[in-house]
Amino acid sequence: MSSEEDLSADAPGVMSRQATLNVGCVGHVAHGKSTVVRALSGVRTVRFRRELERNITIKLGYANAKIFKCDLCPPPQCFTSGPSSSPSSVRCVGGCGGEARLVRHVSFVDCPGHEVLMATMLGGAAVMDAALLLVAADEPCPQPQTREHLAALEAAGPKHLIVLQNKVDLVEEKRARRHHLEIADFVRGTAAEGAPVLPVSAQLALNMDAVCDHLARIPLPLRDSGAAPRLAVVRSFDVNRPGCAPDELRGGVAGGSLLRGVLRLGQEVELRPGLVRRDEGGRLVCSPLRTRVVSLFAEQNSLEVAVPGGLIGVGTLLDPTLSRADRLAGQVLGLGVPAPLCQLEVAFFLLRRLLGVAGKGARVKGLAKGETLMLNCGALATGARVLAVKSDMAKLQLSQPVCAEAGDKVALSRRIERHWRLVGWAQIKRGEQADEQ
Ligand SMILES: Nc1nc2c(ncn2[C@@H]2O[C@H](COP(=O)(O)OP(=O)(O)OP(=O)(O)O)[C@@H](O)[C@H]2O)c(=O)[nH]1
Ligand SMILES: [Mg+2]
Ligand SMILES: [Zn+2]
Repeated sequence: MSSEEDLSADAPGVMSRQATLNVGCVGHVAHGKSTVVRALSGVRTVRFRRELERNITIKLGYANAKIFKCDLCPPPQCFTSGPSSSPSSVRCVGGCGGEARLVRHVSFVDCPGHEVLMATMLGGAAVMDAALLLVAADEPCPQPQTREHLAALEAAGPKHLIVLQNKVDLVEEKRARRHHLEIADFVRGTAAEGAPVLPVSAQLALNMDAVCDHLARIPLPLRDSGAAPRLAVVRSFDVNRPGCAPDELRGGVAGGSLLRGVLRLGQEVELRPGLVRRDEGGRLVCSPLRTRVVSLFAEQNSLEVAVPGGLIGVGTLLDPTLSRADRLAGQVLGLGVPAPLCQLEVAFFLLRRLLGVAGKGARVKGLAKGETLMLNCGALATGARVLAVKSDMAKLQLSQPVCAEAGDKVALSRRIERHWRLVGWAQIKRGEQADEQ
């Protein structure tokens, strides 16, 4: 690209190659999150053997989709979607015989709905700009993770929400209407109040054009692309086949979403906290890693420049054993990454009752000195021991350092009956830096 390149998120040259909006799929187990992603993107996100056997999502799933609009047909028929590999214009399905052009390129973050996988969902929430909240019409609304996922989105910061009333093919119209009212009751007073509620059947791909219409209308978040790049790493890989020749060995790959700035091929970057160890005294010591961007990928497309939004893969010169099996998840890649913190002072807010359990959840008890919570900050999940509490302020000792700044929001979960349950959220007021070497 030239020096006068247009790197805005809706520039055709950018949008044709990479997604610029991250859309989460959240909601209760088996309400149809993976099915709707498949209907919109053509990608089956359920891929691991254990997932296929049990027919549930276990890890976060990722898929990109392009959304197209025809200028001749009326909405919503003028909208259609296809996989990320689609060209920049496709045949209109609205019946005009004309063409539909690319208007949006989104990355879906397909979350697991099972209650024991709440921590996974919280990690995904960090990179979502918007979310589809799936609510199955053949069950009363809300189910426990319908509530808990919505609260987790609220904890992770503002998201643009669209509610999908799914599986309408399974219920009579009368029941669907009553269920629609249940949804309206449920969202009142939440972040989803006022969000569109679209009846769909993901399985039969019914009303997907209306979903595309709403996805295309989500305002692209304002991101500072002139700022130093900052990428939240949500997964990482070793892309080498076992036994490959040493001279063919490729460096570690970090997958995630640019929160701000642009990343370019050849650029030098840092990864923080980097390597983390404990010294003899038990203190956390971090060694930031420095490397170079040697490849940039948005699904199959190789990029020279990546802009914020959408999930990208960043090839580096790091030792691939460092990036194997998501080992870099929770790290931040970029320039001028905030220093790793090992102790946080936070202002916290606790839910009144547990949301993620059936019925009227038990009251959430106050934070107790000495207890260990799970803290999700960005894509990082870490243990956090409560050192002190005073009214709504707490001091937390982290078991993993987090690169964050004052003002950042974190989610707090507590282990209840062997599962992590969301109990509240907090804002970082101050942090103590971990040692760096
Ligand atoms: N009849 C009908 N079945 C559906 C619909 N959407 C999904 N299903 C079925 O519901 C089951 C669960 O669908 P998934 O898409 O895997 O649900 P999920 O929300 O991703 O589940 P988890 O990720 O495990 O929480 C599957 O058997 C789907 O075929 C729908 O619109 N109508
Ligand atoms: Mg799923
Ligand atoms: Zn048309």
